[in-house]
Amino acid sequence: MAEPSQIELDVVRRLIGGAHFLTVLTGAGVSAESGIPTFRGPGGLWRTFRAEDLATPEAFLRNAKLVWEWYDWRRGLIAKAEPNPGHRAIAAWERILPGFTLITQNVDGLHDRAGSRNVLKVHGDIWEMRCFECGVRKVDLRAPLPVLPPKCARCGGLMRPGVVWFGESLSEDVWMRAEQAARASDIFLVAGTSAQVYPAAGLVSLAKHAGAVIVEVNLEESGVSSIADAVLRGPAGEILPQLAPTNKRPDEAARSIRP
Ligand code: BV8
Ligand code: ZN
Repeated sequence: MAEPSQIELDVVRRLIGGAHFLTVLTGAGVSAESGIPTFRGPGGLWRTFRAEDLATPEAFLRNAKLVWEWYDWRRGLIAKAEPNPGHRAIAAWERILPGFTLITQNVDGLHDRAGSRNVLKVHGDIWEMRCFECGVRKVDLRAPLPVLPPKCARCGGLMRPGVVWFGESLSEDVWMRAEQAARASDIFLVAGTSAQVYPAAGLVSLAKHAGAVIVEVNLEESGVSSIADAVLRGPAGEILPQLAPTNKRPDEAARSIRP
């Protein structure tokens, strides 16, 4: 896998530095360098488990304890993990750029811990849980949880993880804001996702049809590489920090490439 050239990085850096509205969509690959296994990669989460067995309401009703053991194990991994330079580069863009939206498929909360303020979590949040019976919601950061499956303090009902499972619809409000951002962006950067899961993956073509330039950062080919205008092959934790707008003038930036 050839790492991106300085020219490619500089072109994308300028695109981002000049963006009126940058939207970033991230997937599990952005957390991989924090030590969190991805879903479909080698050694990925779905390798050892089948999504159908665990990330569906039916699976939960069939065996809530097994599903919670999987989520408790993941929460334990995430609790020991730190945000990586890729998360931090994205958080810096939110502070620097005039228009910015971060949409993530990740449920790990590492973007928030890296300093991102407004994170559209289209698949929910592994640190949230809600009661299957009365709907009460809470954030519970304990890892491991003392009792599995956790019970509702209010009604004694079964608590479920605050994530969106397969076959479940996304939160309307979050989804509407994600679509709006995709439509409004002039640059849409998609990083660390295989783009297999819908409707999230559909945001890329939505942005493309609305006129955005699509930039992809991924270790390998994904479901959206064919519609990307620029593909930067490599680890997000190394590439994203290199895309931070430099305070160099374009001619200085050019000299740094061709001294
Ligand atoms: C919906 C939360 C409809 C839980 C997740 C049949 C029945 C039912 C539904 C469907 C069906 N067929 C299709 C569907 C739709 C389904 C779907 O898309 N299925 C896919 C598998 C075909 N979607 C849904 O069910 C969605 N809901 O459609 O509702 C509806 C409508 C109205 C009313 C009712 C219902 C809900 C989908 C949400 C599922 N929840 N997660 C949890 O996390 O436990 S999905 C799960 O996959 C995660 O959220 C994850 O984020 C997401 C996507 O995976 P990726 O993030 O892309 O991760 P992956 O491992 O795949 O790829 C990693 C990438 O990173 C790779 O490309 C790799 O190369 C790269 N990488 C690795 N390391 C690095 C790197 N890149 C850069 N740097 C590195 N270091
Ligand atoms: Zn309850």
